[in-house]
Amino acid sequence: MTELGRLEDLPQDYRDDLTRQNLVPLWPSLRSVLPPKTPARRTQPAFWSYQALRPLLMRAGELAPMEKAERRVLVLANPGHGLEKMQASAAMYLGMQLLLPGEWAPSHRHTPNAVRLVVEGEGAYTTVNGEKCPMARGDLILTPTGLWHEHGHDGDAPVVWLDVLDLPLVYYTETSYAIEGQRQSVVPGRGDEGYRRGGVVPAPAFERAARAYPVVRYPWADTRAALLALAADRPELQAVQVGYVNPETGADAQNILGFYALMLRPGQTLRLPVRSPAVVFHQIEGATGVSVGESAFALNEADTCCAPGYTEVVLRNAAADAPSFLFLADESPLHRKLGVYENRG
Ligand code: GTQ
Repeated sequence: MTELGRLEDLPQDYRDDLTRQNLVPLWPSLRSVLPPKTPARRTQPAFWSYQALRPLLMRAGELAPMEKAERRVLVLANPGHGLEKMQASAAMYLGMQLLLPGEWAPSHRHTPNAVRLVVEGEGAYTTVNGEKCPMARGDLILTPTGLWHEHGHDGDAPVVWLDVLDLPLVYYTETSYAIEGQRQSVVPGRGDEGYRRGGVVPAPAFERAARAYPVVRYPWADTRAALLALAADRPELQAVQVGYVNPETGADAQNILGFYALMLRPGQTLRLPVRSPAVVFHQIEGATGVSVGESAFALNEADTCCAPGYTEVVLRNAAADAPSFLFLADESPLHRKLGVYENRG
């Protein structure tokens, strides 16, 4: 690849003239915006220990009352992007949110899509467009773009969940904003129960639901059972993995980020394909050794890590006698829609 001219090679008066006209020569920057064969990535392999962050989150419970926080969240920021950018990857934002007994996080809706993966505690719930979604460990709750959501807590111990948003992308595209709302009245009977059994969907009087997001709560008990059933049904299968989908369409549950649950069999080592999207791993149950390129992380329960795209990831179940269950979030739906998705095997 031929070396191109540098900015310093240009006469200063010419560079000044360009600047005055808001012009920039491409050739000194061409190789950095179009690097050979593999993209430049700010996203670094990064790890967040739940044991280390939990006391800091509980301290936030004392330091930041809900009236002053609205959402009491510590953001899991990837140092490769600069912490102030609050990004885990190019398109993904991660936050650990704390709600204490009796607290209330007021209703709002916004353009970024969010999901919550419940990490600890019982008795909290998120109300999504009038649907009350109880939160239990491992449950996935969607709050897609434009839907009202608020969080409440009737239990007696702190509840913590992991927020995954496509905020960095939506912010970058200058489309991120929120609207504050009134406390929602809960509408009974709009629940997800009619979708609980695979292969059938509600079709009253032959008409299928027109709602864009027919399901907003995916209980961990069901997902876990699906993984165990898949593992038993397909003993030869390496990647025991399910994807969270919209059951009306079979498409990804949300537009921009993809969500999956993965089970490692006892003692299993699994090499993931090298693909374009960055991936986030969160340990729901068990323990996993995660190698991301040259980095290695030991994930215990409630720990989280992140891998940049175009990077080899190997997962190793740290237990020889129990499965490991992981929640994954990635940028696949976005890459597919943009036409840049790659799987290099
Ligand atoms: O719970 O609605 O972590 O609006 C960031 C922005 C959580 C939420 C976040 C949000 C929320």
